[in-house]
Amino acid sequence: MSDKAEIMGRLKKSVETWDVKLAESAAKEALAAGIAPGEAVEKGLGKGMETISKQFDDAKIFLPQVLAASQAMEKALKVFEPVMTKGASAMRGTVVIATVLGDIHEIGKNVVAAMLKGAGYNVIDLGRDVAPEKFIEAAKENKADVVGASALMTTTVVVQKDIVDLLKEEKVKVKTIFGGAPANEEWVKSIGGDKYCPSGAEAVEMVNSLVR
Ligand code: B12
Repeated sequence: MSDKAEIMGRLKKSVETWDVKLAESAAKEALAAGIAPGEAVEKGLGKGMETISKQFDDAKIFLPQVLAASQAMEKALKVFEPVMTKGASAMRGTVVIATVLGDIHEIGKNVVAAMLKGAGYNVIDLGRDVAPEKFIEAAKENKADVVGASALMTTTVVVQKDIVDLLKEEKVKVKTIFGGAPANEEWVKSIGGDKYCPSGAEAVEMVNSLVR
């Protein structure tokens, strides 16, 4: 059996080299080796995406390569998802989650959704490019405990504020949690949100604290 560090290395490399086949096989290897999917995502695939982000920032690679890297990551996530979401028994609460209007980045949101499902939450995933009104509608309809919104761009992070404002306007009593690269604790505080979450690793514990 392969060593854990080697498998993590292969997961990272699969994203860095946008190798969809390697992503799938390394993900299967990780499961066979008993590596927790959350750890494989954060410390394997996620590290690969960090390299991609850096290379993109430095103009060493361009959008097609970022897209290809995303496809590798998504392939591996498909392998992990059934395991991450299995065992959802006693429902701990309902979370409405989506990526905000104007923003199509969904990998991070998908990771968080899978982790929450795995932790026993009823997750209503509205997808990406979702208007504030849709978040509010879904929160009301499903009597959600928490609304979570992801925004990956400085141009779309402002929509997180629109969500808080609309929830207040419509008097929907629900906790809010926000994430994505341009968000931070200060921002979430300034818009009147409840929690800022920097990574999937912390998402479950943070949502637990909100529904407690
Ligand atoms: C992959 C990627 C893409 C992929 C997305 C594929 C997909 N299916 O999602 C593709 C190639 C499609 C893409 C497109 C674009 N992208 Co892009 N992309 C990225 C990149 C490199 C990585 C994002 C990612 O998936 N990371 C991996 C995941 C696992 O991490 P994450 O998203 O941060 O999520 C974690 C945490 O943040 C947290 N979290 C996130 N959301 C939430 C929500 C909740 C509720 C909680 C609890 C936690 C949480 O938990 C997650 C799991 O750990 C980023 C760089 C970066 N630094 O983020 C640029 C980046 C976000 N993109 C950028 C841009 C500009 C674009 C485009 C506009 C490019 C273009 N010219 O067309 C388009 C977007 C069009 C649109 N309208 O949305 C810029 C944004 C700049 C800005 N204005 O702020 C970035 C920062 C790159 C850069 N440095 O310029 N992109």
